Amino acid sequence: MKRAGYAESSYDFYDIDMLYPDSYDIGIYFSRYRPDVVGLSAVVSTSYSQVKRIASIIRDKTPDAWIVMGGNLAACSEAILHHTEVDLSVVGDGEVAWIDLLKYIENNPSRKNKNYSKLIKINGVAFLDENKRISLNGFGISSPKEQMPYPDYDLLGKGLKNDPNSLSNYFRVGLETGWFDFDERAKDKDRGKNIAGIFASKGCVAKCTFCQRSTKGYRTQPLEQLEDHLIHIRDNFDVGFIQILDENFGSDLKHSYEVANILHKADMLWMATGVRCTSTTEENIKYYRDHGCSALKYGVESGSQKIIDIMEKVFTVEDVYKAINSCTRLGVYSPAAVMVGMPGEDESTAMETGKLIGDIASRIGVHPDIVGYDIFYALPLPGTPLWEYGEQVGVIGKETKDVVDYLTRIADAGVYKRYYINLNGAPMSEVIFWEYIVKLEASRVYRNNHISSLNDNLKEIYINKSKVAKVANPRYSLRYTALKFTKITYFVDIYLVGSAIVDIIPRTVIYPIIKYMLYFEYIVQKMYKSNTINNLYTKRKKIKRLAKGDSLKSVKSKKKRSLRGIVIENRDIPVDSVGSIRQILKSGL
Ligand code: B12
Ligand code: SF4
Repeated sequence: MKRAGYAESSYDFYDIDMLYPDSYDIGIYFSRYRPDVVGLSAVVSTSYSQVKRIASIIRDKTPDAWIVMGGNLAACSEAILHHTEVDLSVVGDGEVAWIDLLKYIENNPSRKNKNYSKLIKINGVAFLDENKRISLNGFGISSPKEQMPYPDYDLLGKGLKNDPNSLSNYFRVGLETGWFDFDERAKDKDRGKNIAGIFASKGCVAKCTFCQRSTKGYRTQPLEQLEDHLIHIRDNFDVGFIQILDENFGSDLKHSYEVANILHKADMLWMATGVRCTSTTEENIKYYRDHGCSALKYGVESGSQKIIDIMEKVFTVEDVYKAINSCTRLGVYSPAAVMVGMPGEDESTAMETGKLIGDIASRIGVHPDIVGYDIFYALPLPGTPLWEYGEQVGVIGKETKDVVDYLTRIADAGVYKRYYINLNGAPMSEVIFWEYIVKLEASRVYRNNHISSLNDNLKEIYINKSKVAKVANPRYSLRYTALKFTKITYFVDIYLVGSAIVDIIPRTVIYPIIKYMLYFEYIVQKMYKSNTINNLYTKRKKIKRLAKGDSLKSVKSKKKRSLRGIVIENRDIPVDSVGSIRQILKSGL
């Protein structure tokens, strides 16, 4: 807004995300400030309930204010516009659309009397027309690359109202994040203690079928201001660590090297948490390490090529091995996170994922439990082929009230097992077991591999770190507080996963025993009312399984092996403009 010429006194920022005010305080703020236009940012699609609640408070306190919502949740604009107090939503990039909207509102101040022919000229703005039908003129236009900003902590500070000290909440202590434990440089006496986030690029070169794409292509951030920004946060906020928040760091090699050079020059240690394994060679990783990089987190997702193709990751399992083993060799921390539960997942594909984890641990030279890894369950978010597949198999309804129902179910949810919505069709006994197949298989593969560590130094660090963690909390990394009755899970985690005895018992004997122990627990868990708020325990529609076993292998076309291809084949042709807009929102960019 500053760039567009708006005086600072004409706008305010209220950081609800950071302050966590209750509904009463939010009401007080809006009664006092009385804005004409409010912009709500729904960056994650899991924010429906918050958007609904906050928009209704704003409507109550300032009935004439325009409420505009942007962010990934805008993929469900039709439902938002019909079922919340939001007047307009911005789909895709927002910087240009927001300024265009403000200009429109200056000339057409009444929200009750919209000038539809003017509104439709603004790209990316969704609204309900005079017949209460959704209107949208494509996705928001991206702002020019040279205008991509760095975080403005003065503005962020303004958002903290009576609590300016909580600006420190923007900066966690770097060493407490766990990302820098493997890098001796993290302990340098002169290093600032805090970590801050920066973006070095926007967008992605890929379009994975579970990932919402609402910005076109891949753009790198201009770097002229980066050094000054780093010096500013180093000197003013004691920052010595940087997290690169990109979805996809490293796809433009020249640019990424420049970023590394600047970070290094400012004496920052850094890590990037969104990297494609095809974006880095061993030489690149070495360069990054020598220029302050401590950790790179790749989107690994699966050890099964079938699932990787369904996800349309556009890489091979071999690429994953290469990238992570290079990190191991070079001492760059690269924790693995995998995802189970996509359509097409079955026990054999989950087993392949377990093998991947076991192999990675073997190359480090310590047991997978010591290496640590995350297992997520796929969550269908709007604007993805996974969501559209959910619609096609009838788990997600097509009408706005069904969408609201669904958004409420995933409100505040994460990619964790208890939130899983079964689009796969597998029986629940199998669904809950996938996580354990990965764990059991990882351990078994590790024990059967007789290969040496790629980096003894890293191996030692892992061992020492796990000793410290175990002393601090013997049940470390295991959390059982979210659900009632987790005794069997606890038993399996503590006594069976990783047990040398379990690892030598034939799979055909031990796996069914563990599977049905866990299934028994699941049935008991379902009896607790408090558990049933989680999707995993709600009643589900029976659906057919997609491509069990190897049946997709015979499909020659890569596109048709991807969930996108499958979804496109089953798509209905839209019959009217509402149908076309729904399709645009579902397909993303
Ligand atoms: C910060 C972040 C978080 C923070 C969110 C903090 C917050 N409350 O805002 C935290 C850590 C909490 C988080 C959590 C999750 N996240 Co997150 N996160 C991000 C991250 C790294 C940056 C988002 C950001 O701040 N962007 C900066 C803004 C300015 O840019 P933008 O998001 O592109 O917004 C543009 C438009 O959307 C629009 N816009 C946005 N707001 C507004 C408002 C108005 C008024 C207007 C007009 C326009 C507008 O204009 C912006 C500029 O063009 C992105 C990855 C990335 N690099 O984008 C993932 C990302 C948003 N997260 C993602 C995911 C999957 C998750 C989780 C579900 C993962 C999990 N572990 O379970 C959880 C959600 C958990 C939950 N319970 O809700 C996905 C998106 C998923 C989705 N569609 O919801 C992303 C894209 C990463 C990815 N590729 O997978 N995340
Ligand atoms: S999951 Fe990662 S690699 Fe795939 S499209 Fe999303 S950001 Fe890109």
